[in-house]
Amino acid sequence: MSLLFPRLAFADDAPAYRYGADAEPEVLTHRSLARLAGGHAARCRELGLTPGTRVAVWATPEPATIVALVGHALAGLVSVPLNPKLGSKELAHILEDAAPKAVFAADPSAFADRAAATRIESTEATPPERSVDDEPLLVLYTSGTTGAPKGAVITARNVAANLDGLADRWGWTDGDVVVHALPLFHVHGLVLGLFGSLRVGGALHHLGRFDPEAACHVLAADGTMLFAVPTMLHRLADAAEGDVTFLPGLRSARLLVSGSAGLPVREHRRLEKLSGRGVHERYGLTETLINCGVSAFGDPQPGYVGPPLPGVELKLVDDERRTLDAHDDETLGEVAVRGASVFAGYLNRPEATAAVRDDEGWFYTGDLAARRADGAIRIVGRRSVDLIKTGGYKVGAGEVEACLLEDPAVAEVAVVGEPDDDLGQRIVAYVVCRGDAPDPDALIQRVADELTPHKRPRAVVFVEALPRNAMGKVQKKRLTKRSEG
Ligand code: MCA
Ligand code: AMP
Repeated sequence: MSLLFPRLAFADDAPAYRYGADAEPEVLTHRSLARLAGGHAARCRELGLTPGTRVAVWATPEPATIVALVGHALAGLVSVPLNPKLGSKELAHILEDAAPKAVFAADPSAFADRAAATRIESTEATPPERSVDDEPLLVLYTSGTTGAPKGAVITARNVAANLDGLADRWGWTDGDVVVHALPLFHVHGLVLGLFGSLRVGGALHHLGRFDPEAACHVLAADGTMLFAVPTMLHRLADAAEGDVTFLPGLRSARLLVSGSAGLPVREHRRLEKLSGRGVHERYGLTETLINCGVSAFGDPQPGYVGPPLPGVELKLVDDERRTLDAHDDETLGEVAVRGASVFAGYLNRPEATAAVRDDEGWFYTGDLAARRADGAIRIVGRRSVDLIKTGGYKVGAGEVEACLLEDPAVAEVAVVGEPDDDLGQRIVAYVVCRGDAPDPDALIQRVADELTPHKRPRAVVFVEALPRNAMGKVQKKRLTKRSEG
């Protein structure tokens, strides 16, 4: 059976992970990463953590975190990466739902007020070997339209199959150095950026935090691919326009990749001018990993996310989930996918899993798209207005509404995503007050503190009443129109 990360078994001194944007980044070679991950795996065994056990990791991007994530993967432990900025309520929910047997952190003192954590130590040992099997590798928390986030269980085979499809589509090899500044608690930064680089035997350079200048600097030095969400590319274009110092980096990268949300055609055009080659989009979900991608062997396709990856079956369906056989770039249907990358299900939630995946293995994404004659997919929106994508993060309107309703001054609330040039969508809360209006900043801070800062509304609008239809259902589309004006 093949290995999940083959190069770690034949470890050499080429870089596997570089961290930081300054002149001397911290480096883990394939050999040092393999040995330190082996040491962490041995320590987990000593702590009585047996294969299949869930363990949480505060997912800061420093090298110790990488050691723990890779150590768990090799030892058969299931990592539950935690957003380091998680607020009190959302953290309590994840810890209760995933019930990890241990929580690891590069610096436990940074999280001491929120959850007792064990320090990730630097001890070396021969690493175990992990095959591409059907056992869980990760539990990644993702938002739905209502309720608290659900844990998506992702297996080693899901990850390997998906990464092999991407490597094929992008010509991704051990000569590549991926540059990114993405969080390590979602698919984009963790599965693609880190595990992808390790699976092909290449390297990941994590910048620590996104900075257009640092990104271009590393690309000019030896980075070959940039992975980014549209917000980052928008900020990169803003910084680079009129400043030639950005051009060497933008022009030397062999592939600029955008994903996690749609990149507007306007941004495609700006980046094409700046980089000379443009941006290749790919499209996916936490539950399915990446479904479609534009080939690196051809030109970018502004507005399209490309055809399905090798190994991914894709169909468009109508509201009754009947197949639509259209290839006219016009007929809209919901995207459904099937294949080895589709997750094992939501942790502890068989009904939620059954609602999105049918008996034949088709996963219904909730995304609406059209298909061109050559199979390229154009994503046009989502079925539900209650799923918001802001800065590439998925946020359920329901979880923000439930949080705001806990304020005694809030009688009713409707949370919507409104168009935003930088974030794609900006979260706005429409609030009907009970008595005097509360301080809007306090409402915003409640969400940042209890859920996570990226779920906070960027604006609070007080209204007399929420628009409702004859059945009493809130009509969110009418709210958005009101604020646009
Ligand atoms: C702001 N901050 C606060 C508050 N306000 N902290 C506490 N309380 C507050 N009230 C902090 C923030 O945490 C942040 O810290 C900083 O101040 C700036 O905040 P903000 O403006 O919200 O952040 P931003 O600069 O706008 O972030 C933009 C971003 C970010 C960097 C593009 O949105 C991002 O990293 N997005 C990536 C999302 C992603 O990876 N999605 C993949 C999902 P600090 O700066 O220290 O953080 S996987 C997926 O979608 C599928 C599979 C796919 O296709 O990939
Ligand atoms: P998440 O649950 O955070 O993994 O987000 C998945 C969602 O991100 C998908 O259902 C899409 O709505 C959106 N998405 C990801 N990539 C793209 C893309 N290239 N274009 C449009 N939407 C995208």
